[in-house]
Amino acid sequence: GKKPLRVAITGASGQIGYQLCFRIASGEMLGKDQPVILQCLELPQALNALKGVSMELDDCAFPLLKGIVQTDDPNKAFEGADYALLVGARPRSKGMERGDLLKANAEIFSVQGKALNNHANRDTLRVLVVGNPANTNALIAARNAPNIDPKRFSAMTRLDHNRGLAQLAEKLKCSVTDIEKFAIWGNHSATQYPDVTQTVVKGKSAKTLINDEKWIKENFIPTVQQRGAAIIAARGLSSAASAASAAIDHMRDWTFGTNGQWTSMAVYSDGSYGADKGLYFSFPVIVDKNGKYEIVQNIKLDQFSQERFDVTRKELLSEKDGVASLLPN
Ligand code: NAX
Repeated sequence: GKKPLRVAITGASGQIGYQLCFRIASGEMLGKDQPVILQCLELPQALNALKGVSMELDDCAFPLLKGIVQTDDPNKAFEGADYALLVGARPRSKGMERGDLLKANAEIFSVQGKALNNHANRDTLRVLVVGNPANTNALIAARNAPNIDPKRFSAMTRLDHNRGLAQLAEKLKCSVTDIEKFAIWGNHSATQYPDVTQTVVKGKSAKTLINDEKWIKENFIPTVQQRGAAIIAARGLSSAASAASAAIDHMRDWTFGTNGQWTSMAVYSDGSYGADKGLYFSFPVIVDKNGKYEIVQNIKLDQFSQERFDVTRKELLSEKDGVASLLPN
């Protein structure tokens, strides 16, 4: 059989981690023929909860699960890692300023970036940052891993992408699989730009089919941008199963390809579309069957799209400024 792949998960006993571990161990991310070793990182105070997660994983008797590492040491968690899902992050507490939140997370992600640099499998590694502020945390981790190609780091906007697909499918009474060329641009935050200007449904322009600019601008875009808050209002807890599902989609597609279809990933910007080089910026991407992604080129941004693009780009630049003192060189 195949050699097991090592999958590191941080915040493994949290809401999202509790979903992820089981889905990865059952083969939903890397395939039903791919053995895995889960390497779980938690804070010291959550190691007991992690023990419980590990016991439950045992109790599933997953044929593909070849080992579980439980640790509070990033160096151990990332040892030989082929995949790293960085989910654990410092949540905003009452009265905490945005700048303090950025800095607390910058601290966590610089430590983890260094640990990845020194211990992960640099030739195969794929990193997905889920913990917020995800794009800027990805920037910090990557900049602290000078020996790893920055293209091996990414941040998650797939949940936003999937939320957009669901809203469009509902509006157009079609299946999510009928929708092509939809994308999220920019930051995983309320400034993200869910873009339907290129979107095609069964060969027809989605904009033409919707035929309602007002719905796109005043309903669709804000619904996708504010969906996280709407879930909290309804559930009393933030999105967890849907976030884990999006993380699985992101890593699976980054591994096996998107069959020529667009998806959204926040990746290392090469300057495409004027997104400042080095930012982790969500673009429409296509992944080939060897797991190599390309940012989709030559999309014409109309004036409205360009305005939205600039808003989210400026937010990412200001987040970067907020942690500048913590970025090496
Ligand atoms: P939880 O608070 O349930 O779980 C987080 C877990 O991470 C906890 O068990 C905690 O002990 C652990 N942790 C914290 N700091 C750590 C560190 N330095 N090393 C290892 N473990 C650490 O949060 P959950 O609901 O699972 O959300 C996790 C993160 O995902 C949050 O930052 C959240 O904002 C972010 N999200 C990002 C999304 C995205 O689309 N990019 C969507 C969902 C989610 O809101």
